[in-house]
Amino acid sequence: MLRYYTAGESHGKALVALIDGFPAGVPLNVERIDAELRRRQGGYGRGGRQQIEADHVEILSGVWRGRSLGSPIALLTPNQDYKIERMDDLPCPRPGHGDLNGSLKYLGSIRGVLERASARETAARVAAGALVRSMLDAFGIDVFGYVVEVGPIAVAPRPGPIADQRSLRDRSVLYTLDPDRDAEFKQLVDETRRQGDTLGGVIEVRVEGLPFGLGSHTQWDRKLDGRLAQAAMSVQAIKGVEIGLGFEAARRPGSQVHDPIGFDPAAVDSPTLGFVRPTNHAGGLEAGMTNAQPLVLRAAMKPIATLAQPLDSVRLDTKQPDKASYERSDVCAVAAASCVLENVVALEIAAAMIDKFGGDSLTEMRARWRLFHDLARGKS
Ligand code: EPS
Repeated sequence: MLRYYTAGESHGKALVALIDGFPAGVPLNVERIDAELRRRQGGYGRGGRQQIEADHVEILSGVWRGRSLGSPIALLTPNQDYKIERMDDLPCPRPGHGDLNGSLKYLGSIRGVLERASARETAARVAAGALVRSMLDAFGIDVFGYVVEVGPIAVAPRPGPIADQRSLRDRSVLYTLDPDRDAEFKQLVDETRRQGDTLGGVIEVRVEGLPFGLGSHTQWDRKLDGRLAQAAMSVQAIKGVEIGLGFEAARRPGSQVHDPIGFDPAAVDSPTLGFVRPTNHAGGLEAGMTNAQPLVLRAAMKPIATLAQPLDSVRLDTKQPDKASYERSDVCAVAAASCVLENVVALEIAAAMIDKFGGDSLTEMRARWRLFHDLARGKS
């Protein structure tokens, strides 16, 4: 069973990720993890913090001579902006952040909540996700996240191979699939910044190369759609998640929702086993299990809660009305969130792969992968 946890405050010494249950024999390299950390720091509309940090991971355990050992892996990402001991508390809780409910819940300070509620924590999750993707590579599974909406502007997702789309995304300042529209997005972010406001957006994550049968229909907590929704909703500022047609499926009759099933003998050796679906409204999941079609998940991110033109709030000491406290923040972090979503989805897919194909070693997993496909094709 793959499990992971993170620790660390936004302005504490470091962020830590602990990954347990990862198979032995997976080739790993720090550069790949660092590249994802760099991508998480990017995107137009970020705040001053990203000029201070140059996130870099150190692997503390669980790896020997470039390969995983099967033992717990600890990843350390130091904070350059380590200053928590010198920082003051905030007097007025920010609407939309955890300041009010968190400080009351823990009978403590706003600082004590915001330091851990901050999206800085996602650096540790991205490091963990980037690590497990080396295992997914060995099975030809590719996870790809990009921005489809920022505030009122939308970029239609386009069909096509992930490799081509990745190069488009990596050219776009907001990680959309249409870098030619960057100027439009930059103008929107700049105007929002001038107004002291913030912007949210919608992110899409697609996973290709999946086999049949990750997740299970047999118990609520083994359903992969449920696990993905929990992983995505737990990312800071995410307020909605849908899979495939999502909410649109509720508005259509069944005949325009469900994906017919066909068979193409030429595709029998692929992970689809030859079963073809002319549409993918299910987004790759039926009854909580993968159906060998691309998995498509969308997440809605609310605008960042820290506003340069703050909303009304109340001082926690006097209970008198005041404006919410302001601390340096981002105007738009949807691009960064697309990187985070991509990596938390990768973690859930890796966990489901380990559940299905065993987690001691990559060699055993690959043998079981081949055996499963032979059995499902009726060859063994
Ligand atoms: C973030 C780091 C934080 C914030 C932001 C995301 O750094 P600082 O507070 O030092 O500016 O910029 O966090 C929030 C949006 C938040 O609400 O706390 C990061 O590395 O992603």
